[in-house]
Amino acid sequence: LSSKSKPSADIASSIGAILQDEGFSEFGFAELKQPFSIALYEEWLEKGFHGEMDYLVRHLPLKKDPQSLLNSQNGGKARSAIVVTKNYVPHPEPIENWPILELGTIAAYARGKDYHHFLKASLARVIERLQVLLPNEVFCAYTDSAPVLERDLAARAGLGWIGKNTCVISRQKGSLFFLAEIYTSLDPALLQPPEKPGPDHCGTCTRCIDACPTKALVAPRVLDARRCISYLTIESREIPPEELREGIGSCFFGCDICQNVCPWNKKPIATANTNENSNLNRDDLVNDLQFVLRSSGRSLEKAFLGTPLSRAGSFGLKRNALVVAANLNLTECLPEIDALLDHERLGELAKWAKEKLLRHPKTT
Ligand code: B12
Ligand code: SF4
Ligand code: SF4
Repeated sequence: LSSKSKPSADIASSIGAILQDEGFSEFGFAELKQPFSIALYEEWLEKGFHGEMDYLVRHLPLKKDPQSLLNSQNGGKARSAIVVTKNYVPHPEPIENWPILELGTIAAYARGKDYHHFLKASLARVIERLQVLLPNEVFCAYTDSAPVLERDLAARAGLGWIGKNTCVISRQKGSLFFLAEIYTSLDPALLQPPEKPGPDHCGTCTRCIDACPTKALVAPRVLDARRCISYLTIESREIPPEELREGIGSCFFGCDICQNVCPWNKKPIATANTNENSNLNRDDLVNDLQFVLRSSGRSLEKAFLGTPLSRAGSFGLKRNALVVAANLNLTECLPEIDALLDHERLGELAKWAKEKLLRHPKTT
């Protein structure tokens, strides 16, 4: 049956059944229009809050005019989006027997296989089935890296509100989930999307803003990425400014602090029974950081292949290890730090780490 000969409620529920069957229990539909918050996005870029992430500037025209994205790629005109969430606590594709992922110093989303691969693969299966159901329509899946303002789109699709920590939060699921979407030529009237985003449930709470160790949440719903630990440990290709290094604390890759303190995540974290707040095992941590500090680029690439950690590259991982070793007083790492003192790009940070370790004697 073509979309024209099927009643809209049928189409929406048939799509829903396919999504559920492929493991997407939370989804919503949205009309593709200029995002509600595009002016906020432009203001954010003008203030330079994106730091080195120049691709966010290049994405502006396509984010502003979402219908043109599919058009620019395969000639189909997108009018609607099917937006899905995928919880990452517990991680849907964990990696067994990988000690570095047990440490609590790695953001929850990264403690498993790279979601860009497995989410796209699941959505490709969804699209195959949608294409059989609706052969005259066009579908294309995206997650994270495409020029899509995903949080705005998710709010538009009724999946949650934008919290003061800038994350999309659902009353039932909290915020510890990925977002992904299928752009489609389907007429939005057939999907009956909500008319406006749902209500905000942050109220007078400011826990996320107060808990951020580097004061990156400069106002409710405004994040200066240049101060955010997630940016400093994943996206940035630079050495973090000295005044932010201590705030990075034990975060080796990414940061969940503003989400872990959020009352809306209390239940999902408790239900998943994760080791979110467990104490770090010092010996394991020392071993892992020593491994990162002394390994060649090629060995690190091999060790983290297929995981989000590969995004930081050998330079980024060693940089992060230096900061964490210094912040946690891991004097056992001094020989590896010494070996990096003459490194062209890491030398200054290695010197800082060494001086900090020698100032603070080992405490445990
Ligand atoms: C760049 C980027 C980052 C940057 C900047 C983040 C930021 N807050 O701006 C850095 C590297 C810091 C980062 C960190 C993280 N990220 Co990130 N990131 C992105 C990316 C690629 C683009 C986001 C962007 O354009 N930022 C610029 C700001 C201005 O836009 P925005 O965050 O979308 O915010 C908009 C809304 O908040 C909106 N808004 C504000 N008020 C209101 C009110 C209403 C009513 C509406 C509708 C909208 C609205 O205005 C903003 C501008 O449009 C998206 C994927 C994508 N394609 O969208 C993932 C994405 C946002 N990241 C994600 C995740 C998981 C993370 C981390 C948790 C990873 C980690 N553990 O380290 C942290 C969380 C840090 C945080 N508090 O945001 C998820 C978020 C899922 C969710 N539940 O919200 C996304 C969607 C990736 C995905 N596909 O799953 N990220
Ligand atoms: S992710 Fe960490 S550093 Fe970034 S805003 Fe949240 S608490 Fe602050
Ligand atoms: S911690 Fe409080 S203010 Fe921050 S996102 Fe959660 S509910 Fe909103």
